[in-house]
Amino acid sequence: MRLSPSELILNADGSIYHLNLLPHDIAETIITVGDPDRVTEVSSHFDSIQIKKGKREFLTHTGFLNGKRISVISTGIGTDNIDIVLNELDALVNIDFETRKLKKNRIRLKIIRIGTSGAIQEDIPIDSWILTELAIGFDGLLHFYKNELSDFMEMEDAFILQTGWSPKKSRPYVVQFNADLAKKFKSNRIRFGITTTNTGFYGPQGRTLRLAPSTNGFIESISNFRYQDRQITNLEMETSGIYALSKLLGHQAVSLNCILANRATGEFSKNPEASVQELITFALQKITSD
Ligand code: R1P
Repeated sequence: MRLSPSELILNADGSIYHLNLLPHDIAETIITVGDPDRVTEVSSHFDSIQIKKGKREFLTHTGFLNGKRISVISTGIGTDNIDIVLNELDALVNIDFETRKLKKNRIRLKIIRIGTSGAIQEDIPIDSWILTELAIGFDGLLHFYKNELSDFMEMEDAFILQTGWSPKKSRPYVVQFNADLAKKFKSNRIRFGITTTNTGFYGPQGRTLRLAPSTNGFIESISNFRYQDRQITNLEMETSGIYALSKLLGHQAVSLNCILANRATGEFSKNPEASVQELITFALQKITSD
């Protein structure tokens, strides 16, 4: 099937609509970060940079580190942006922009998120790192795609029951990391965890500035959730979307989270920039270690 100009939107130079990239602009190993400034922090470690392109919040640098070609791209905040980034990255490698048809041989990208996050358990130290083994999405993105991702339905039901999740909100969905890619990041610095992804930073994560959230004790209720002796470790805003769309599109994904806040103790990192820098250095060393 030939994709029409309204479905596969290309710019005048043939680049994909939002990311502003041509197919050869990206590597098969892709680091995603939320903040466009973090793209420069990551690529400052590269031995050489070939491509620097951007549009809106989506900035991409592609270069080489220790002989490995790597792209780093900023997604901005939220799974609404993840929908754009994952679909357009996939289109760049798996759709022929000339014929507007799917290519016969599929490319499988390796996607590594280097993000920041808040812990919800008291024993998780500030500036520590969590690799998301399971993501629980409150964002609903997965529900817009035809899917048979039902491996964790029992856990989803247990979550709804234990937390009294309101049926007015979308059904939480659980998706897993890519275990093969995750092996690369094993280290005594890394804790494997369960991450929840939500649609906002304030009300959706139980923060009250002036507006009261619809549910009292949200953080406490999700931190008390237990499934097969496991508990939720942290909150952020992209991982469930990255895992869900990577799984549906056949890409491999892992999410690394630098814990800057602890919602149970009320603490925040004293040096968030240094903390994120350390995670970037660790991730790049692991990515280039084959
Ligand atoms: C909120 O401040 C943002 O920070 C976290 C959240 O997921 C959200 O995107 O991640 P990044 O630092 O990667 O953006």
